[in-house]
Amino acid sequence: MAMKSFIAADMRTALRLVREEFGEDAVILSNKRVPQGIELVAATEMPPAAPPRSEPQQQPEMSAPQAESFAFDETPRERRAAPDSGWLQMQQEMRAMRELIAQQYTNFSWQQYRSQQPAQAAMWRRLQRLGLDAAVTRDLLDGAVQSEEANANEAWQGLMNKLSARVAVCDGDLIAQGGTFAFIGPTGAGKTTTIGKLAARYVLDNGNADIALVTMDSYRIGAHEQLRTLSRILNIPCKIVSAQRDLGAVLYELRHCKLILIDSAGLNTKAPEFRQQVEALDALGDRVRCIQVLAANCQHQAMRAAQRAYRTGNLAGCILTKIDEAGSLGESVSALIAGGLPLAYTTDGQAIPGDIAVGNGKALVGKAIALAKQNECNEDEIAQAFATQREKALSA
Ligand SMILES: Nc1nc2c(ncn2[C@@H]2O[C@H](COP(=O)(O)OP(=O)(O)O)[C@@H](O)[C@H]2O)c(=O)[nH]1
Ligand SMILES: [Mg+2]
Repeated sequence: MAMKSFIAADMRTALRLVREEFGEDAVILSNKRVPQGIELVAATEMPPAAPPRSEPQQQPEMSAPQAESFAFDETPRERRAAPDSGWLQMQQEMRAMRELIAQQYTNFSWQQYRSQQPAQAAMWRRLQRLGLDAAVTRDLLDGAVQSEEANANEAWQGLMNKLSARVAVCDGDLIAQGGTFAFIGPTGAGKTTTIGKLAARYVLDNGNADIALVTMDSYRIGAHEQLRTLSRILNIPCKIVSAQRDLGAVLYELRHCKLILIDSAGLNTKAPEFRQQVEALDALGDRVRCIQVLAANCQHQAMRAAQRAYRTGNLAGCILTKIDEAGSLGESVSALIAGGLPLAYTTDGQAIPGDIAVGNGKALVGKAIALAKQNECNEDEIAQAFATQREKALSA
C-alpha cells in the first residue's frame, strides 16, 4: 500500500491531486488545515490481506505447483472474493462518500449563499457572467448590497461604477505630451500595430518633424519591415538598435525628437535575449517609459504570465489590444485590476490610425457588460468559483 501526503490551497484541488496521482481508488486517511491550505493523507492499493476468517483457508499443495498454476479455481465466486469483499465494499462506499462530500461542499456553500443572501447571490452570478474572476467579484460584493430589498438595478449600477473605478487609467492621452516610450509584450500582442496607430495620429495632429520610431527587434529576420514601411509612409525616421549601436546611442541621435516610440521583440521569456532587452531598457532609467501591451483575446493565464514577465523598472502603463476579438472582457478587467498598471489605451481593430482609444474604465466595463449578455451562465462553474473563493477567504 502506497501512502502520501498532498498539500493544496483548497480541498477540491487536494482531492484532484490525489485522484491524478493515485487514481479513483485512492482512500483518504486524514485531512487537516495547514498554513498552505489543506493536507490530505491518501493511500492507494489494497492493504495487506484481511485477517484469516474462522473458516480455514485451503493451502496450496507444495508438491504440485504446476497443477496449481494451471488449475481452475473452483471455489465459488462469493467465497473467493470473501477475504476482501468487506474491504472492497467499504472502499467503494468511501469513494462514493468522498465524491458526494466534494460535490456537496461546492454546491452547499453556493446554495446556502443563494438562500441566505439572494440579492448578493444574484449579483455574484451577474458579475461572473462578465468573466470577472472570483477574487474581484468577492471584493466588489464585500459590503455592497446592504439591504436585501435594495433595488437590484441600482445595486448593479453601483457595482459597475465601483468596478469601473477599480480600473486604473492614465491621466489623459499618455503620449500626447511627448516623451520616449517603449512598447513591451508578447509576440502578436499588437505592439507594432499600436505604435503605427499612435505614430500616425501624432503625425496627423502635429506633423512629422519631431517624431521617430526605434526598433530593438534585431533578433528576427525581417522584423523591422513592418516598422520601416510605416516610417516610409509617415515619412519619419526609423532607427535600429544593434550590437554596434545600443539604445542609449540611438536615443542620443534622436535627441531633437519630441516623441520617440520604441518597438521591442516579443521573445521567449526564458531566453537570454529577453533579459538583455529588459536590462537595456532598465539601464536608461527614467529616460524611457515602458508600456505593457496585452491582448484581450488571449487566455486568462497567458495574460497574467505576460503581466509578470514583461516588467521593467519604469513602467508607465499598459495597453489592452484586440478587445474586438475578445469573447468576454471580465478576465481582462480582472487582470488589469490585479496588475495595477494604469490603462493608457485600448485598441479594437487593425485599422491605422482609427482603432484606438484612450483608456477609460467605464467604457471598458460597458463593453464587458455588452459581451456578457451573449455569455451563457454555467451554474456549476459559478458554484465552484464561489466555493473556492469562500475557502480562500476562510483560510486567509
Ligand atoms: N482585431 C485586431 N487585431 C489587431 C489589433 N491590434 C493588432 N492586431 C493584429 O494582430 C496581429 C499582430 O499584431 P502586431 O502589431 O504585429 O503584434 P506584435 O508582435 O506585438 O508587434 C496583426 O495581424 C495585427 O493587425 C486589434 O486591436 N484588433
Ligand atoms: Mg511587432
